[in-house]
Amino acid sequence: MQIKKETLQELNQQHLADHKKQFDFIALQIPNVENILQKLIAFQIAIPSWALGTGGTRFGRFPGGGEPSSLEEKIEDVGLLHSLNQSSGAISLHIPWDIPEDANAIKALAARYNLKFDAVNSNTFQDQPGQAFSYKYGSLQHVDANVRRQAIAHNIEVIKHGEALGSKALTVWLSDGSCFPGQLNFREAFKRTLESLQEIYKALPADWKIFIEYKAFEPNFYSMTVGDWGQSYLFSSKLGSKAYSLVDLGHHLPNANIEQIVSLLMMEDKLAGFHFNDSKYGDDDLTVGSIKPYQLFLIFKELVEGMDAKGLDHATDLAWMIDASHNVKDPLEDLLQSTEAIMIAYARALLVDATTLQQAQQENDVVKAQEILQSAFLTDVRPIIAEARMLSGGALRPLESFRVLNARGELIKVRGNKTLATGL
Ligand code: LRH
Ligand code: MN
Ligand code: MN
Repeated sequence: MQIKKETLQELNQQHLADHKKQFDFIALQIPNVENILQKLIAFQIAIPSWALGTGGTRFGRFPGGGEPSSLEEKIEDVGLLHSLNQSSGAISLHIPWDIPEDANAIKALAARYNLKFDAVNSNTFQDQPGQAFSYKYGSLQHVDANVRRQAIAHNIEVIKHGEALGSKALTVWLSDGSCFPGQLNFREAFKRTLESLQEIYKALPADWKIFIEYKAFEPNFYSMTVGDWGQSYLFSSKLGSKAYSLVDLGHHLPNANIEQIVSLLMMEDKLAGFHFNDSKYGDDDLTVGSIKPYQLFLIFKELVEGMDAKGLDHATDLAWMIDASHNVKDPLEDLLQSTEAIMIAYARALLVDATTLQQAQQENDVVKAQEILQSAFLTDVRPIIAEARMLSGGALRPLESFRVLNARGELIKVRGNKTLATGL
C-alpha cells in the first residue's frame, strides 16, 4: 500500500491549526529550534526485516493478518512507515530469513520508497534445512572446525549479499555459550570465537564495519560467549578498527547502567550503534520507551554528548535500529510508536543545556545537575517532532493517519488474513 503525498497533506490540514499553536508555544522556549528541527529531519532509524510480522513466544504466535510474506512486501511495509514518519528510511536484513535473490531488483524497489539498506545480519543460531553441520553446541566457538568453517562461510556469504545491496556493515549476534557449568571451557571458546571472527573480518570490504552484538542470556542460560559489553569490547578491540560493539537494550542484566556503557564505548571509539527495544524482565520484546523512558533519554543524553565531543554526525556515524518483537500489537503500529519514542528521547537529549551541566558537575552541584536533566526530560517535544515530520513531507500524526487510512485493512485485502512473515 502506498500513501499519496496529497492524502497526507489533506490529513495534516485537519490538524494544522492545533499543531501550529503547540509548536509555536514550545518553539518560543527553545533558543535553537531550527537547528533541532534539522537534526530530527536527518535522523533515520532502520527497521529490521524480521519485525514486520507478529512475533511470538515458545508458547504460541497469534498472527494478525496482512503480514508481508516476501522481502518485496516487507520493503513495501517499511516504505509505508517511512512515508508516514519520514524517519524510517532504512531496512536491515537477516539472512537467510530474507534472501535478496535478485539484488538489483530489490535495490531498485527500496530506492522507489527512498529506503537504504542498513547492516546485514547473519544467523548461526538456527539450523537451516540441508545444512551439513548443526549449531546445537555453538557456531563460531564450536569445538569442531567443520562447524566453525560453515559458520564463517555463512557470514562471508551475508557480506556478499549486503555488498550487492549497498549495506556497509555486518552485525554478528552469536547465541554461542553453554547451558550448564562444565559444558564449555570459557577461554578456549573465546579463542576459537576470536579466530573465527578474524576470518570474517578479513572478508570485510574496505569501507565496511563489523558489529559485535552481545547478550547476557538466552538461548544459552549459563554462559554466553559474547555475554556483555566487556566481552564484546575485547573481541572488537582485538579484531581491529573496523570492529565495534553493538548495544541491544534488551540484552543486559536487570538494572545495568546502559548509559554508562554507551558513554565509555564511545570514549574508546568502539560503539557501533543500537538495537532499540524495552523490557521489564527479559530480552527485547517490548516497545522502546514503553517501560523506561527516562533511561532511554539518559542514553541519548550520553550519545549526544559523546557524538558532539567527537564531532560525529548524529544521523550517519552510528547505526540506529529497532529490534523488537510484536506479540500482541499490529507490528506496523508498534514500529510507528517505537520510532516516535526514539525521536522523543533524541529531541529531549538535544535540549540538555550541556554547558550549564558541565558547570554544575565542576561545582558538585548535584541538585542543579539533576534539574537540568529533568527539565529537558519533562519537556513535551512532540510538537517539534511533528513539525520536523511535516517539513519533510510526513504525517503530523502518523499513527492516527495509519488508522484513518485503514492501512492494515488495505493490506489484508491484498495479502489475505492468513499470512505469516518470516523471522522470529
Ligand atoms: C538476539 C537479537 C539479535 C538477533 C535478533 C533477531 O536476541 O537481538 O540482534 O539478530 O535478535
Ligand atoms: Mn538485537
Ligand atoms: Mn535480542
